[in-house]
Amino acid sequence: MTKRRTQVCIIGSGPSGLLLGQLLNGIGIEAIILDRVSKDYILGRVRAGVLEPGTVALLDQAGVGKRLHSEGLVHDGFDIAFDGTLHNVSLKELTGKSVTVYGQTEVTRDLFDAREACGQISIHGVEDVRPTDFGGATPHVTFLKDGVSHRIDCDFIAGCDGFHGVSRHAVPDEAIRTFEKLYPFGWLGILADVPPVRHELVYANHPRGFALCSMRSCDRSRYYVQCSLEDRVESWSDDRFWDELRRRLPDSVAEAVTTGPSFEKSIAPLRSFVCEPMRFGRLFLVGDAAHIVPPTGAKGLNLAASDVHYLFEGLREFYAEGSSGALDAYSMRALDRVWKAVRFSWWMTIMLHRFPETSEFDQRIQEAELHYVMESPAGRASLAENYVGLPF
Ligand code: FAS
Ligand code: PHB
Repeated sequence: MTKRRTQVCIIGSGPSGLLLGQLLNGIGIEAIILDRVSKDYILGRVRAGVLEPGTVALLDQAGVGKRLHSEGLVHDGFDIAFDGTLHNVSLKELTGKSVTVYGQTEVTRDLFDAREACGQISIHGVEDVRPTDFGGATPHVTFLKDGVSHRIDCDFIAGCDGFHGVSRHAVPDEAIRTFEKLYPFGWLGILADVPPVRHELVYANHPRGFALCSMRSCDRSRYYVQCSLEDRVESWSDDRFWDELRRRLPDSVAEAVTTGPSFEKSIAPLRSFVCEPMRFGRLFLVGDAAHIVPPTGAKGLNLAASDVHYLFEGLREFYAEGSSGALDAYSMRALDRVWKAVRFSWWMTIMLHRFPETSEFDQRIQEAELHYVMESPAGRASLAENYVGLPF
């Protein structure tokens, strides 16, 4: 078994792990990142699309904002469509803030490029990763690489390994509580190199189901339709997708949709999940390793960013001042923002989707919610302040 030491061992090379590694590197704290898959595999995943201004600021702090500011699309609002009509939510007017559309794939690419430029150590293709003794005196991580066993001794372990990672599962059952809600539908999403139907996003509530018109650039569109959990990608031809999408949009929008061949098509289930706490001795859970939200509120990636912010502040204080106050507060601070975003994502999801078993009463309540939010300045303001992201 080979042995080495570092200050922070980061498990996971997604946005959480890479952003934490980049921020730590910026203040001279060494971190080694482990991932079970290759960099290309990670860059091949299509996920989030909307960045809150707080996330943009953190990426700037990490020194990876250049391409984001030149290629990202700044959006001052978005539309909600129901009853055949578009209702604009002006984020800029309601909050003074905007969001930026810039795909998670590009965020991850920028972080990979910055890490490689700094010569930081990342080890991909690892197996059997085990966070160990994080409650004791010798926190370390063991893993296999090409059949050889390795051990990394460290001061801290950052579990940035996503919902299906090992870090959360390394915690004894009696030390952790989990909360979960599964939704009775999924999102079928496509990517196509066609111009977006509108400059800003359109979230549609339609009797046939939810639809979302998004984009990655001025010539690459990202669309979603709500689908059943029994649906399979193979049963959705491009023609079927485009027809269904247009049926769920107001006529003026449907007529403007540019169709074309999709080059990515996938179905994602929707769930809400939170684990408490998020810190176990020298192990800190970050991002999807600790929580999952339905993508309706565009919060997943942005919550990962605020977790990273809180953990980075704690590690900076520990190494600079020898104090662990901010580290001790990590779980409480992160979970306070997580639960508020989980609530918002749940609320957006129940307001915009059609639930298969809904009662007529619940359907009327959903319609009343939509009308109230769109007609009430207070309702719009609440929607807007949550969408741009509550303060870190
Ligand atoms: P990630 O899951 O991105 O990264 C975890 C990393 O850990 C992966 O690279 C994985 O290979 C690695 N790993 C796992 N187990 C390991 C092990 N045992 N050893 C070593 N490495 C291991 N969010 C939005 O805001 N909007 C969206 O539209 C949206 N769409 C999504 C669609 C899908 C299908 C999914 C799954 C998520 C979506 N999300 C969306 C949420 C998503 O963007 C996450 O919030 C974001 O990827 C979180 O980043 P990480 O916490 O880094 O976790
Ligand atoms: C996306 O562009 O992938 C996207 C945008 C907003 C959401 C979810 C997904 O709420």
